[in-house]
Amino acid sequence: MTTTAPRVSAAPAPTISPYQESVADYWNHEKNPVNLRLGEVDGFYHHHYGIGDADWSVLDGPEDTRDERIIAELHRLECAQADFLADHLGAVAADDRLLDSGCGRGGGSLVANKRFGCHVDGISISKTQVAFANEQAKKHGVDDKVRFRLKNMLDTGFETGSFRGIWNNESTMYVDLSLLFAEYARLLARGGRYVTITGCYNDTYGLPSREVSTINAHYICDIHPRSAYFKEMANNRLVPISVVDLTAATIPYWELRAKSSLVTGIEDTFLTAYKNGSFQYLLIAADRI
Ligand code: GPP
Ligand code: MG
Repeated sequence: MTTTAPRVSAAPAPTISPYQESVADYWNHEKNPVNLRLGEVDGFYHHHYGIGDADWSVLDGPEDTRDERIIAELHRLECAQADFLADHLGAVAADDRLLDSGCGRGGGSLVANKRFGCHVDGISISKTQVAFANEQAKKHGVDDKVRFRLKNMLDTGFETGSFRGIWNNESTMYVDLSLLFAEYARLLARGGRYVTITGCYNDTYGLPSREVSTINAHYICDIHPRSAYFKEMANNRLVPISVVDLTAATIPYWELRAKSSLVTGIEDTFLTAYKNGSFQYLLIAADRI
């Protein structure tokens, strides 16, 4: 008697891909002081970089408190970035619902809730990050409105049209943009706002530079070209309303970070990539039509 192998199509699709499993594994084990010690400053734990002019005087003064001063300054620049993103979410009411897609340890969700008093759902494929973020929401006393869940941003399972706004803060480089924006076109209410801050490679440079490839290898990500954002937004009912090149504004953050004791080893690569024109740091905000 012969047996036939089950049809491939009969196998249930995995909730997350093997690639996403490897990314989740990175974040489940990540404990970089540059993220944890900055978060400890005020309980807002971010997983993105900073913008704005740095106060270089933090490098001067007593040696024994130098680290503390640099940490506070790097955190201030990261908080300025989170605020800048929130500035582009538009008018959000207290009963509106926002989605923090790729929420990390939850800092951005807390920023949005503090500003608007709104509901925020944060999602991540890292169970460690989700647990950490829910703990933070409790500590901040906002767990009635801010909730974190283990979910794939490409297939969230949330109800159609249920969000007033969605953002990705440096997390789009982990997913295929055509799949991502199709899901957002479904999730956003008509007139809803999408915002991303992202690192993208510069189409005018050509293909990814050595530095962009090094950044990809460092974080296990796949940095998209700038053009892909606009192409996939246009394909998915997302019409850009603001595009801000933050490349020059993020360089001081990296220069200060490179001088700190918290270096992870990727600092000079970012600086070279930004300075040689192969890589750009952008905010893009779009309306769902
Ligand atoms: C920062 O997270 C963002 C990413 C890892 C995604 C890659 C971003 C690009 C702009 C290419 P983090 O705050 O956890 O990183 P780090 O540990 O280096 O501070
Ligand atoms: Mg960081």
